[in-house]
Amino acid sequence: MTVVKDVHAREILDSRGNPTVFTRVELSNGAIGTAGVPSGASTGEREAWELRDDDPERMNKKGVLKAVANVNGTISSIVVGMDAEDQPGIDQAMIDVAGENKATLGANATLGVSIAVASAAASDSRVSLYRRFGELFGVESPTRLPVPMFNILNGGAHAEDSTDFQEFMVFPLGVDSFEDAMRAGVEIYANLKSILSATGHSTTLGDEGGFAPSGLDTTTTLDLMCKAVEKTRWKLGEEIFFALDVAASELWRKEGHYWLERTEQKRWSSEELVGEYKSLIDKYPIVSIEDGLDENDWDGWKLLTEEIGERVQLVGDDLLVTQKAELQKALDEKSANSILIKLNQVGTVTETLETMALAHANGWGTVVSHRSGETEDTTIADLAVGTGAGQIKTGAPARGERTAKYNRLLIIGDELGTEAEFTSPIDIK
Ligand code: 2PG
Ligand code: MG
Repeated sequence: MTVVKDVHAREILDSRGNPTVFTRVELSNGAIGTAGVPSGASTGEREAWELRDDDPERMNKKGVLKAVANVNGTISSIVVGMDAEDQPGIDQAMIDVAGENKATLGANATLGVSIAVASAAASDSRVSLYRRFGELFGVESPTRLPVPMFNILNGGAHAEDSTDFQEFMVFPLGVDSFEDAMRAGVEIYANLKSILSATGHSTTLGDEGGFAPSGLDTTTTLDLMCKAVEKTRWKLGEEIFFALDVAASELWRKEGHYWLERTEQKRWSSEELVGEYKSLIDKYPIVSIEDGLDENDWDGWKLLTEEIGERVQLVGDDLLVTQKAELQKALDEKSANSILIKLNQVGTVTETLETMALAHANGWGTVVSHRSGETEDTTIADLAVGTGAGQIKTGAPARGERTAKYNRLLIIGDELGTEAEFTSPIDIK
């Protein structure tokens, strides 16, 4: 049996220049696994707790030295000596002491250890991490590469003064291979840049590598995206589709309405927003809408799902926070039909896989996702392949912390060779 010999964390920086946790796990035979923990900006209320120092004298209150100390102290003393193959056992031992929603230890402390253990176990068995995830998920030989959602225009909490909706994504569902998907993403991204320039808009980038011009409303943005696709060889509505992440929890006001502050200054009810989505999907090839409504607007979600759930993928992110209990509630209430998967919303690999298994068992789609604050860590690429999730969103095809994941998928594609599968997770009607 190979046991965990050493667990060590330190503070590093994420892509926004905020501190985050880096963790290294070494096994008794010398195998090593590492992890860099990501961090969100538009976080869901029910996410597992990200522990920050809150010290006004240091790192703008965002230091993670407490989380680091929890890894090097409490967690290390529990995990050292445990069987590295026993991922569920190690995760459970951390969950047992992590407190309600991991608020005592911090999900940033537990997640780093959890991923680093999986990665060390993979290295111990001399297999790629996606194969280890496959083993843990019950997929004997994972071969499915995910279709990427490229976030080419950033708004909301990821870009000051850009669109009200947070993410405008290109979703190349109808191309033949992951390589072609990358090529399409790159070509469309470059075209959008020239179109924005030519029309007098800024081409500065937001947190996820997409452009972040000011003053664009939803339909103008989508029109520009259509033009960017039309300048390529790829066919809009056959090969290339669009996906949105509205991140509507950020638009919800406690007075009881949605407020699109930057461009459409007016109060929207849930019904009106649902109506807006209906007209958008009639006009544009939008096949997926994430967080179309607020995380507590369960009645709205039900209506949204009744009205357009047959036609588009409705992805719950803030609504479901990668947690089984929330997913079960949505299944019972028939709200949403797909789930976003972010490891740090729940805080361990095992719990993430359990949520994905529940989604798959109910025929729901799963979209593996980055956070807006990322590191060079590429675990999510392996997670998407290992579980056969079929979809991944990890930003624009630009900026190192985003391309690291796409590049990893290209490399996994080489490893899979002719075994690699690339199929649409969504019925294109
Ligand atoms: C989202 C994510 C990632 P954040 O809302 O889906 O795109 O953003 O990490 O800021 O929550
Ligand atoms: Mg989201």
